[in-house]
Amino acid sequence: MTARDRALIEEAARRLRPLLKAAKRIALCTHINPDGDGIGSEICLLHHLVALGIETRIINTEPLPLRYRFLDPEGAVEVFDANRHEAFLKTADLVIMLDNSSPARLGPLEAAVRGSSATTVCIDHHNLIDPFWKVNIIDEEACATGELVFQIVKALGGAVNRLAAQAAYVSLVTDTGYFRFSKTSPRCHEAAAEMLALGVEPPRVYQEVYERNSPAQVRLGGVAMAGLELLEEGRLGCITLTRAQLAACRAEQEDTSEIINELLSIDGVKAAVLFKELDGNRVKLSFRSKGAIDVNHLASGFGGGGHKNAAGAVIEGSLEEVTRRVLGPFREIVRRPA
Ligand SMILES: [Mn+2]
Repeated sequence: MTARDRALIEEAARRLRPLLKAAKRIALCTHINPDGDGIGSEICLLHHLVALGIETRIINTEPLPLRYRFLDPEGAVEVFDANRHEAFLKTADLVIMLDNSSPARLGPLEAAVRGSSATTVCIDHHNLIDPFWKVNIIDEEACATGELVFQIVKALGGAVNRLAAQAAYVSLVTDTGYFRFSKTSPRCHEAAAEMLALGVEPPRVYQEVYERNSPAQVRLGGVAMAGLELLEEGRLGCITLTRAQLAACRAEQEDTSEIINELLSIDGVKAAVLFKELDGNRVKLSFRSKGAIDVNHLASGFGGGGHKNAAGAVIEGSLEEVTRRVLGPFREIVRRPA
């Protein structure tokens, strides 16, 4: 870590220390549709807070996806239920939000968190700061929120055990696409090296996280690729998935993020978009890009967001209409020389 990174972590620890010292009950949460980074961050931090003797609950909006269940052998992650969790959230001393700063992305948890008297803390690596959180610990240069959590726990003097390191490692590998996206940095690899020294086994993690595709998911990948279109002289890859195709593959609930990532493996492709038809006349847009092409900006224009090279949005309209609306501006930015 550079002096700048070190200072940021120390400052985070300095702000958190008195809050943790005074806290008896803490709720941890992440965004809706929790991903490897949100979940890994929660579990890494949970181990530390439990070791401090603090009653800590992870309250998410959805159950853990199958691929992340190995991180939680004792079933600590709870799914939000107003009857079971409102009282805890209301009276918790701290609510710590991980990997997201937007209260709206708390989904069904939002009202309960807004109604809490807890001190609210946000730890994140997206470049947004929401005034809702009393304490904001944001480092855009971190490759994953889990990287921040791992460093903060160490700066707090916590002993990171194998399970906590494994959870943070999952944050790293899922948010960097196994150390290949642009935020993969020396400090990210340094953190990974430390995690391995703490007992994390990369082959085990890879199998758990990436070799749990369902047949439906792999079949859907085939259907998607068969319909691939290349625009802008092969610079822009474009895939559309209709509800009928999803149903035919029995893949309505399947994650499609790997399908779009694969488009970037085509020689010459600089950017990609996946249009996925949802129910209720809505379409999910997923954007990917390489280098200077900023899809975050594009996604923001459609009410979504993400990172410079990976972003998304959900918008209303028919597949045809949405495709037209989105491809115009997308082709424009792909055409413009970087
Ligand atoms: Mn993240």
